[in-house]
Amino acid sequence: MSPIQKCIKEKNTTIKPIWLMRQAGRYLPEFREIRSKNPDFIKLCLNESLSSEITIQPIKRFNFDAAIIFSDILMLPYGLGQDVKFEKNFGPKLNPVKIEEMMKVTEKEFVDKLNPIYKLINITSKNNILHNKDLFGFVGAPWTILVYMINQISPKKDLKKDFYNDKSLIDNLMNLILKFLKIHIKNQIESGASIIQIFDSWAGLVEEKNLEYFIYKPTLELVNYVKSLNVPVVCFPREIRDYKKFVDVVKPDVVNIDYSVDPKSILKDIKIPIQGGLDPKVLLTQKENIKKKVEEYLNIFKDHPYIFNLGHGILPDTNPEIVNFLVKTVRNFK
Ligand code: 1CP
Repeated sequence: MSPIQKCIKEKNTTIKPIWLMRQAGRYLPEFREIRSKNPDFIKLCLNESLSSEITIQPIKRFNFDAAIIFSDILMLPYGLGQDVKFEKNFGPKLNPVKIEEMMKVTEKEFVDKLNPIYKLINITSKNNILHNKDLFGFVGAPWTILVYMINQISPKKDLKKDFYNDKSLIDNLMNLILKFLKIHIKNQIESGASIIQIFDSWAGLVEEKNLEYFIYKPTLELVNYVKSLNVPVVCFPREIRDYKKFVDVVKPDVVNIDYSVDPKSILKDIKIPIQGGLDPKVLLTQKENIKKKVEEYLNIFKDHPYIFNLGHGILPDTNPEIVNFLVKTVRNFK
């Protein structure tokens, strides 16, 4: 059994596996090299031989315990026919939702469009470099996907003023998103993903009174669906105010915490395996400080099943040499 599976299924506390969110990405020169020759990000995601190569780049360099497929949560709206573009220094731009057309998309049309992602998983999962390691498939949570589809750009600053205006559009979209997220998850697992992570990057934007509708209910349904396919599921409800309530209601196999969460208090509240937490900005500081901050997490979670990771994606300015140092620090900790 892989270290991550031991941690999750056997509640092993002696192994502290490590991988990093956004480990396949812009801080790696070998990624930037491929990226510079492939200006269309969606096309790159749909090139199974290049996306497989990018997926294993960080494993070659750092021998992490898991790879995460090089893809994007916005491949879901793309698969539903909503065009997505990524602009340099701006982020994603989506076309307006055409709900009537979208409701006519069939499972076959969707799967055909995203088929290179499933091929990428198939190729990568057979690569010997992943022996005794996991391959993460992933999706965006229904809420976060809804946010991008309606907002059409990142909600970094705020949601559009009229975001909540069209109730029937929201209802229809939530149902559609949930249906196709399940299809996307099923195909990833059948192609060889050994674990699924659900990224709810904008969970922190939901008001208390809306949590049931936008977060708890749909995420619980997805989590139960992944469990029914016998693969563990990690949830990352970033900046949700009450992680304990989330875990009690949604019951993922693992919860990833963000860096605003106090690790000591979460340890008291949460019984399931925990992943992540370290502020990615720590990796931009000196080695002594990094060691200190990393060991804080490892000490707090000494007797708890814990997968080392960050509290958000690794920053593009991170020095790969420092990532080596981070991995050594985690592996050498006693
Ligand atoms: O080179 C580039 O310009 C592309 C940058 C990039 C990369 C490397 C984007 C555009 N997506 C990705 C890959 C990606 N995205 C992965 C796989 C690689 C890995 O983790 O190693 C994953 C898991 C994601 C997930 C993702 N995409 C999330 C959830 C996690 C998070 O960061 O909160 C979100 C919100 C997205 C949308 C997205 N895609 C890309 C960007 C720049 C964004 C964020 C836009 C925003 O700020 O709103």
